[in-house]
Amino acid sequence: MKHFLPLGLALTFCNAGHAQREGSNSADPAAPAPIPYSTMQVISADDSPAVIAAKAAKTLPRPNQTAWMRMERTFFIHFGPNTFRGVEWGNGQEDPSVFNPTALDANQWIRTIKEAGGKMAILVCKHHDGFCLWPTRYTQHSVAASPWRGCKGDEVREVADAAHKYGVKLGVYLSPADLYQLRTNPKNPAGYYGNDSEKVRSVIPTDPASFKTDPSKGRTSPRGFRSYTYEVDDYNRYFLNELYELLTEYGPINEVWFDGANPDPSVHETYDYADWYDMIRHLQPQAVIAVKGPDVRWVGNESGVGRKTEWSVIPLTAPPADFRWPDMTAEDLGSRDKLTPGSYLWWYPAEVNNPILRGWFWAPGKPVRSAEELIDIYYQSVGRNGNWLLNLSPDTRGLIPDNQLEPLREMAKVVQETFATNLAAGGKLTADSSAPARRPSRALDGNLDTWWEAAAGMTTATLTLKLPKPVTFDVVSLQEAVDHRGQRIESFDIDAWDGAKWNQLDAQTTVGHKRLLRWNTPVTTDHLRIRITGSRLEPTLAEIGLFKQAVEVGN
Ligand code: FUL
Repeated sequence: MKHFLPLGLALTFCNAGHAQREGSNSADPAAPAPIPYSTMQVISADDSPAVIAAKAAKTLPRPNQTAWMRMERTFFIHFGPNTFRGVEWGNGQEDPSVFNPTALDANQWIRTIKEAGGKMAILVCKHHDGFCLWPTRYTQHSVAASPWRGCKGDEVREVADAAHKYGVKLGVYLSPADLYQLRTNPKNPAGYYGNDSEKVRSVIPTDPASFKTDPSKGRTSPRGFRSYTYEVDDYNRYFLNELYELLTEYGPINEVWFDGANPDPSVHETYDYADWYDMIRHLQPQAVIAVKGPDVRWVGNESGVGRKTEWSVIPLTAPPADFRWPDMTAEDLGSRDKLTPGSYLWWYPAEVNNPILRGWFWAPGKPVRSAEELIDIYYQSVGRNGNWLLNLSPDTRGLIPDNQLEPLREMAKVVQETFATNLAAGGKLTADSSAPARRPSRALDGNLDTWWEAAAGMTTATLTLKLPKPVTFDVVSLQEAVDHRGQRIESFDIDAWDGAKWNQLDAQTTVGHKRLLRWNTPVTTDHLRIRITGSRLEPTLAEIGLFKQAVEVGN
């Protein structure tokens, strides 16, 4: 089982069917073959700079990533034994009785997320301490041993039910590091983590009674799901069974988050990532696998700041099926200089995860980010070609406290009001060149699946927006047709006409799924110009917007 490609990856190496091919040059037998669109491209030693740029431009997102990028604003919930102990990392020796919220209300959590514009909630189901927030069949160290709800609680169920009720998607965080299962944990001498057990044929889901004695014995799968067989050791079998429960018993899952941190690296365990990914692809093919996985990249910091130059096409040093997804923190990950021979080009968009508190878990007195900071983070994440994953921290009652709710509501209100009216609507957009059937008006139709594209062979362009009357704005939004044409724009300027001359408002680099530019001083004009000064291939724009920032109540 171990040596075949995860289903989703194997499928996605093909040329992408939904992209339109470039014009055929079959009339000229000496001309190089056109580069097809694909979800993976390999740079060869003899590729010219132009071919390398074209390959990067023609590397497309996979369908699960398209759905994910369009969510833009998502939320994390960190809540567990750490909340009750006032720590960020537990030690795996906690008594389950420590987890005992007095008023847990998952509806409050999800309603808060919904009202804050969140499209998905990613729940920490097991943090590094190993305590499971659902009554798993595979360890006693779970909510089933906690006095909460008389040992009958299931936090994952309550959150999943609330998410379905409010139409918010669900993601799961399952920590690969597990201090409770650590073989050196005095509280659990039979721990599986790093116990040097043999890899044996294991049916997932495994019959819990035969977990150690005969793992080839499965238990009945829930309706609509089947079982899978892998050669794995005790800990990987344990982990796969937990994952299986989460992916088969709580409805659709849209993101699986694998953290790379390990509070106790003194005990070694090898994670069979290929098997984990394979099972996720089969059970929940629409889910993206984040961080220690192939679909979503950690932006590289936890302070809510995406790069000003943020490429979603990343050159990998090995084929995706063999790549280990290390943390990528360098300033430049994907510019032309990085696209070297032997690289595997792969759509790997950034996720900007950051906590609303100074830390992931609630503890008394932790400072909270202000609405102003949250608004800045919105522009630095969603506005820089990334998704924002903002963490909320319920307190020991099991409720998100007011001091988190207030700045969150304020941020959501300001963002909602700012983007409620596109001041570019009603304007006329022209371009100095356009591909057939890719008229500029397509960048003003509110549809990300239609776009303007420069004429064949052009890598620069000037678009001019004429408005029926002057508008006052301080935010410009640009979106490329990344899902159909990849990420192409390398540099652009924005100019406003003052009645006598063009004045440059800004000059930036990448656009991607979304780029927001904002200024402290609003601009009033009836003529705006977007000059695309560099692009890997014919530039595209799927949407353009002009907005006026709403004012915070506190200002
Ligand atoms: C980190 C973890 O160690 C933190 O506790 C938190 O879960 C964060 C999202 O990822 O690596």
